[in-house]
Amino acid sequence: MKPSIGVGMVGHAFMGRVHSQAWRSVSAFFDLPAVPAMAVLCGRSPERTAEAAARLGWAAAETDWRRLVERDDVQIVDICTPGDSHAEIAIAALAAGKHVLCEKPLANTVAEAEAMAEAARSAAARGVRSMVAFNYRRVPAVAFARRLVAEGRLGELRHVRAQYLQDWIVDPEFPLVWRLSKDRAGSGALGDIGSHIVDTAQFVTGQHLTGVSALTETFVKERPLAEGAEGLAGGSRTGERGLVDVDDAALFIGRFDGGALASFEATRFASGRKNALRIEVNGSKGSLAFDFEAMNELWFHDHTLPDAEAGFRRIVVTESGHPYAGAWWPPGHGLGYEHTFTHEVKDFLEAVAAGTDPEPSFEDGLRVQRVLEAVEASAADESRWTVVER
Ligand code: 4PW
Repeated sequence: MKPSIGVGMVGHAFMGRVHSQAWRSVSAFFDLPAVPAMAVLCGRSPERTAEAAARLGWAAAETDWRRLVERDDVQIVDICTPGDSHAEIAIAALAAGKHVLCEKPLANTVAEAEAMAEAARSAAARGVRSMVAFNYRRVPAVAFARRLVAEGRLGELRHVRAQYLQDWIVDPEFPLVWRLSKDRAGSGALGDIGSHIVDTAQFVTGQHLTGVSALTETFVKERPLAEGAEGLAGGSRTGERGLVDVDDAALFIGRFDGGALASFEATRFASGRKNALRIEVNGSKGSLAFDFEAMNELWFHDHTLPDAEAGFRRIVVTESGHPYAGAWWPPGHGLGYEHTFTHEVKDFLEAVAAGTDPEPSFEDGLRVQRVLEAVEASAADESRWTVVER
């Protein structure tokens, strides 16, 4: 019998649902050193939390995260709340000796992220692990792209072109949900989806951004207020309106420490694009391109081939030799969004059992936060190149 490890999760909306799915299924598909026990789910309303716990597979429900963090049957705390509560919960959980998996972006400000990274460093010295949940690293095609770059198949990297395009708030009457409020989310498209492409680009290239120059815009400055919003859906209108104080779109160029030039675009106003996280990398020996809307595919161009034979070729990333894919279905039977979270908790559980630090660490999350801050500083003064603090 394998040992079990207790998990307590805070939050049961969109991210809580997809994390629950991951905790529920991971040990059925991966041979893990310890099996997660879904001990307790925490939310604010007793009725809704009890209902969600029963539906999502949690053994108990709590309404105070402080009690969850202190429970003896919890060894891992999984934080699926908006960014305004990440720092407080994560720091308390690490102090209580619990391993922490925290949703992205790590925090709403650099100061909070610094405090979290510091708490994670001192916890790691006591054998307590932490990780930030940038799930797109765990798309098999993205992990395979990183492998190709690391093996030198692209040669010297010259360009990185990253986009995250959505369209769920194009309608000006779409309500002012928490993702559109600075108090709760820290920023708009920049932190919510721009953070993903910064992490993905740094992960695939193995390089870090040293400076940026940015533009941001809020196209719709006022929206109806609503209650009971869930995920990217709107909830029911209260009849009042409120000001949007975050960006709807963020565009920036950047320079990587390995010499590549980069462009980034994060927007919720790309009508027709639903969840198009895209990255293209061009190197001296070849290029690769990925679009999450076709997440089982990676396009690869080998520039060392004769011109007559070269050109972008579609690799279906479902072979047993591809990262993560062998645990699932026969070749060609693709994976979906939820599998990226299963891979995330699998990697986290393995690191906890091995006593190693999982990636991306809180330090990695802090680096992303510094990029977001540099983007905001640059956008506030459009003539400015802004160095990313190290
Ligand atoms: O993390 C991101 C979210 O906050 C997601 O991957 C997509 O964009 C879906 O919802 C938002």
